[in-house]
Amino acid sequence: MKKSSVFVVGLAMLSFWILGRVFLAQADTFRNGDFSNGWSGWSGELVSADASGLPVFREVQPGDYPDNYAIEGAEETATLTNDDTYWQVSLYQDFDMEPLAGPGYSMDISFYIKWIPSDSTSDILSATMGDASNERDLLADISTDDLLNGVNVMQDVTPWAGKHGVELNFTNTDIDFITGDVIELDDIHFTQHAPSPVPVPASVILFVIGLLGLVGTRKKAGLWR
Ligand SMILES: [Ca+2]
Ligand SMILES: [Ca+2]
Repeated sequence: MKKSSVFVVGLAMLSFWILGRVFLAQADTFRNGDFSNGWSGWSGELVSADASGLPVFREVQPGDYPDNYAIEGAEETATLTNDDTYWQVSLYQDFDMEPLAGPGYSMDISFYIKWIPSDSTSDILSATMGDASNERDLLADISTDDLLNGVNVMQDVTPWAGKHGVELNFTNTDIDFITGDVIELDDIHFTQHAPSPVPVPASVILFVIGLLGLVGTRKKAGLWR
Protein backbone atom coordinates (compact mmCIF):
# COMPACT_ATOMS: atom_id res chain seq x y z
CA MET A 1 0.00 0.00 0.00
CA LYS A 2 1.26 3.47 -0.88
CA LYS A 3 2.16 5.76 1.96
CA SER A 4 -0.61 8.23 1.02
CA SER A 5 -3.21 5.42 1.02
CA VAL A 6 -2.05 4.30 4.43
CA PHE A 7 -2.48 7.87 5.61
CA VAL A 8 -6.03 8.14 4.20
CA VAL A 9 -7.06 4.79 5.65
CA GLY A 10 -5.49 5.75 8.98
CA LEU A 11 -7.33 9.07 8.96
CA ALA A 12 -10.65 7.33 8.18
CA MET A 13 -10.10 4.85 11.02
CA LEU A 14 -9.22 7.67 13.40
CA SER A 15 -12.41 9.55 12.38
CA PHE A 16 -14.55 6.48 13.00
CA TRP A 17 -12.83 5.97 16.33
CA ILE A 18 -13.46 9.58 17.38
CA LEU A 19 -17.09 9.44 16.18
CA GLY A 20 -17.53 6.18 18.05
CA ARG A 21 -16.11 7.73 21.19
CA VAL A 22 -18.45 10.73 20.87
CA PHE A 23 -21.39 8.40 20.28
CA LEU A 24 -20.47 6.20 23.25
CA ALA A 25 -19.99 9.28 25.42
CA GLN A 26 -23.71 10.09 25.12
CA ALA A 27 -25.08 9.15 28.52
CA ASP A 28 -28.20 9.67 30.56
CA THR A 29 -28.59 12.35 33.17
CA PHE A 30 -27.85 11.37 36.76
CA ARG A 31 -30.41 9.02 38.30
CA ASN A 32 -31.26 6.81 41.26
CA GLY A 33 -29.08 8.72 43.74
CA ASP A 34 -31.23 7.45 46.63
CA PHE A 35 -30.89 3.76 45.57
CA SER A 36 -34.71 3.39 45.67
CA ASN A 37 -34.36 1.66 42.30
CA GLY A 38 -31.65 -0.80 43.36
CA TRP A 39 -28.38 -0.44 41.45
CA SER A 40 -30.04 0.97 38.34
CA GLY A 41 -27.72 3.49 36.69
CA TRP A 42 -24.71 2.42 38.77
CA SER A 43 -21.60 0.40 37.86
CA GLY A 44 -18.95 -1.19 40.02
CA GLU A 45 -15.23 -1.89 39.91
CA LEU A 46 -13.54 -4.45 42.13
CA VAL A 47 -9.79 -4.77 42.58
CA SER A 48 -8.11 -8.01 43.64
CA ALA A 49 -4.47 -9.10 43.56
CA ASP A 50 -2.86 -11.67 41.26
CA ALA A 51 -0.31 -14.28 42.42
CA SER A 52 2.50 -11.72 42.37
CA GLY A 53 0.45 -9.11 44.23
CA LEU A 54 -0.29 -6.89 41.21
CA PRO A 55 -3.78 -5.35 41.09
CA VAL A 56 -6.43 -6.93 38.86
CA PHE A 57 -9.32 -4.62 37.92
CA ARG A 58 -12.77 -6.05 37.28
CA GLU A 59 -15.76 -4.10 35.94
CA VAL A 60 -18.91 -5.50 37.55
CA GLN A 61 -22.64 -5.10 37.96
CA PRO A 62 -22.95 -4.28 41.69
CA GLY A 63 -25.97 -6.60 42.05
CA ASP A 64 -23.79 -9.58 41.05
CA TYR A 65 -21.51 -9.11 44.10
CA PRO A 66 -23.78 -8.97 47.19
CA ASP A 67 -20.81 -9.42 49.56
CA ASN A 68 -19.35 -6.14 48.29
CA TYR A 69 -22.44 -4.13 47.34
CA ALA A 70 -25.65 -4.07 49.39
CA ILE A 71 -28.66 -1.79 49.82
CA GLU A 72 -29.77 -1.93 53.44
CA GLY A 73 -32.44 -0.74 55.85
CA ALA A 74 -35.69 1.16 55.50
CA GLU A 75 -33.73 4.11 54.11
CA GLU A 76 -32.29 1.91 51.33
CA THR A 77 -28.72 2.99 52.04
CA ALA A 78 -26.00 1.68 49.73
CA THR A 79 -22.99 0.00 51.35
CA LEU A 80 -19.61 -0.76 49.75
CA THR A 81 -17.65 -3.40 51.66
CA ASN A 82 -14.15 -4.72 50.85
CA ASP A 83 -12.99 -8.24 51.71
CA ASP A 84 -9.94 -10.47 51.47
CA THR A 85 -10.55 -11.09 47.74
CA TYR A 86 -11.57 -7.58 46.68
CA TRP A 87 -9.55 -5.14 48.73
CA GLN A 88 -10.86 -2.14 46.77
CA VAL A 89 -14.54 -1.54 45.96
CA SER A 90 -15.75 1.31 43.75
CA LEU A 91 -19.24 2.47 42.81
CA TYR A 92 -19.60 4.94 39.96
CA GLN A 93 -22.05 6.49 37.55
CA ASP A 94 -21.24 8.17 34.21
CA PHE A 95 -23.80 10.75 33.14
CA ASP A 96 -24.50 14.04 31.39
CA MET A 97 -24.95 17.02 33.71
CA GLU A 98 -28.07 19.10 33.16
CA PRO A 99 -27.34 22.64 31.97
CA LEU A 100 -27.88 25.61 34.28
CA ALA A 101 -31.48 26.90 34.27
CA GLY A 102 -30.33 30.44 33.47
CA PRO A 103 -27.53 32.97 33.72
CA GLY A 104 -26.03 33.31 37.18
CA TYR A 105 -27.39 29.97 38.43
CA SER A 106 -25.17 27.64 40.46
CA MET A 107 -25.33 23.90 41.09
CA ASP A 108 -24.50 21.78 44.15
CA ILE A 109 -24.10 18.08 44.72
CA SER A 110 -25.29 16.75 48.09
CA PHE A 111 -24.93 13.27 49.53
CA TYR A 112 -24.81 11.36 52.80
CA ILE A 113 -21.64 9.37 53.47
CA LYS A 114 -20.38 7.39 56.47
CA TRP A 115 -17.07 5.55 56.70
CA ILE A 116 -16.53 2.48 58.92
CA PRO A 117 -12.88 1.43 58.39
CA SER A 118 -10.75 -0.88 60.54
CA ASP A 119 -8.22 1.99 60.84
CA SER A 120 -9.02 5.49 59.61
CA THR A 121 -5.34 6.47 59.75
CA SER A 122 -4.33 3.92 57.10
CA ASP A 123 -7.44 2.87 55.13
CA ILE A 124 -8.64 5.19 52.36
CA LEU A 125 -11.97 6.35 51.03
CA SER A 126 -12.58 8.75 48.19
CA ALA A 127 -15.46 10.57 46.53
CA THR A 128 -14.64 12.32 43.28
CA MET A 129 -16.52 13.95 40.46
CA GLY A 130 -15.13 15.02 37.13
CA ASP A 131 -14.78 14.73 33.39
CA ALA A 132 -11.73 14.27 31.17
CA SER A 133 -10.48 17.80 31.81
CA ASN A 134 -11.32 18.46 35.44
CA GLU A 135 -11.70 16.28 38.54
CA ARG A 136 -12.69 17.29 42.04
CA ASP A 137 -12.16 15.62 45.42
CA LEU A 138 -15.60 15.99 47.04
CA LEU A 139 -14.21 15.17 50.52
CA ALA A 140 -11.25 17.58 50.48
CA ASP A 141 -12.63 19.81 53.26
CA ILE A 142 -14.53 17.13 55.20
CA SER A 143 -12.94 16.00 58.50
CA THR A 144 -12.25 12.34 59.27
CA ASP A 145 -14.43 12.64 62.41
CA ASP A 146 -17.39 13.80 60.29
CA LEU A 147 -16.87 10.88 57.89
CA LEU A 148 -16.73 8.41 60.80
CA ASN A 149 -19.92 9.85 62.33
CA GLY A 150 -21.76 10.13 59.01
CA VAL A 151 -22.13 13.50 57.32
CA ASN A 152 -24.18 15.28 54.68
CA VAL A 153 -21.68 16.68 52.19
CA MET A 154 -22.54 19.59 49.89
CA GLN A 155 -20.14 20.87 47.23
CA ASP A 156 -20.44 23.36 44.40
CA VAL A 157 -20.22 21.64 41.01
CA THR A 158 -21.26 24.54 38.78
CA PRO A 159 -18.24 24.11 36.44
CA TRP A 160 -19.68 20.75 35.22
CA ALA A 161 -23.18 22.06 34.40
CA GLY A 162 -24.08 21.01 30.85
CA LYS A 163 -20.98 18.79 30.51
CA HIS A 164 -21.13 15.32 28.91
CA GLY A 165 -19.45 12.21 30.26
CA VAL A 166 -19.14 13.29 33.88
CA GLU A 167 -18.27 10.57 36.40
CA LEU A 168 -19.17 10.39 40.06
CA ASN A 169 -17.03 7.80 41.88
CA PHE A 170 -16.94 6.45 45.44
CA THR A 171 -14.05 4.14 46.36
CA ASN A 172 -13.37 2.12 49.50
CA THR A 173 -9.75 0.88 49.79
CA ASP A 174 -8.28 -1.43 52.42
CA ILE A 175 -4.68 -0.59 53.24
CA ASP A 176 -4.07 -2.21 56.64
CA PHE A 177 -4.95 -5.80 55.49
CA ILE A 178 -7.90 -5.90 57.90
CA THR A 179 -10.87 -6.03 55.52
CA GLY A 180 -14.56 -5.46 56.05
CA ASP A 181 -14.15 -1.68 55.75
CA VAL A 182 -17.51 -0.13 54.83
CA ILE A 183 -18.77 3.03 53.12
CA GLU A 184 -22.44 3.93 53.51
CA LEU A 185 -23.94 6.20 50.84
CA ASP A 186 -27.34 7.75 50.23
CA ASP A 187 -29.38 10.74 49.05
CA ILE A 188 -27.06 11.77 46.23
CA HIS A 189 -28.67 14.64 44.33
CA PHE A 190 -28.00 17.82 42.42
CA THR A 191 -29.69 21.13 43.21
CA GLN A 192 -29.71 24.36 41.24
CA HIS A 193 -29.81 27.76 42.91
CA ALA A 194 -31.17 30.91 41.26
CA PRO A 195 -28.89 33.94 41.42
CA SER A 196 -29.59 36.25 44.39
CA PRO A 197 -31.36 39.51 43.42
CA VAL A 198 -29.00 42.20 42.15
CA PRO A 199 -28.70 44.90 44.86
CA VAL A 200 -29.94 48.35 43.77
CA PRO A 201 -26.99 50.75 43.78
CA ALA A 202 -27.11 53.51 46.41
CA SER A 203 -26.92 56.18 43.69
CA VAL A 204 -30.22 54.97 42.21
CA ILE A 205 -31.89 55.05 45.66
CA LEU A 206 -30.62 58.62 46.23
CA PHE A 207 -31.89 59.64 42.79
CA VAL A 208 -35.39 58.26 43.56
CA ILE A 209 -35.46 59.97 46.98
CA GLY A 210 -34.44 63.21 45.28
CA LEU A 211 -37.17 62.84 42.68
CA LEU A 212 -39.82 62.24 45.39
CA GLY A 213 -38.52 65.28 47.23
CA LEU A 214 -38.92 67.35 44.06
CA VAL A 215 -42.53 66.14 43.63
CA GLY A 216 -43.32 67.15 47.23
CA THR A 217 -41.79 70.62 46.77
CA ARG A 218 -43.71 71.25 43.56
CA LYS A 219 -47.00 70.14 45.18
CA LYS A 220 -46.42 72.53 48.09
CA ALA A 221 -45.66 75.34 45.66
CA GLY A 222 -48.84 74.52 43.72
CA LEU A 223 -46.85 74.00 40.55
CA TRP A 224 -47.76 70.32 40.16
CA ARG A 225 -50.94 69.31 38.40
CA1 LIG B 1 -31.98 5.64 50.00
CA1 LIG C 1 -8.95 -2.01 56.63
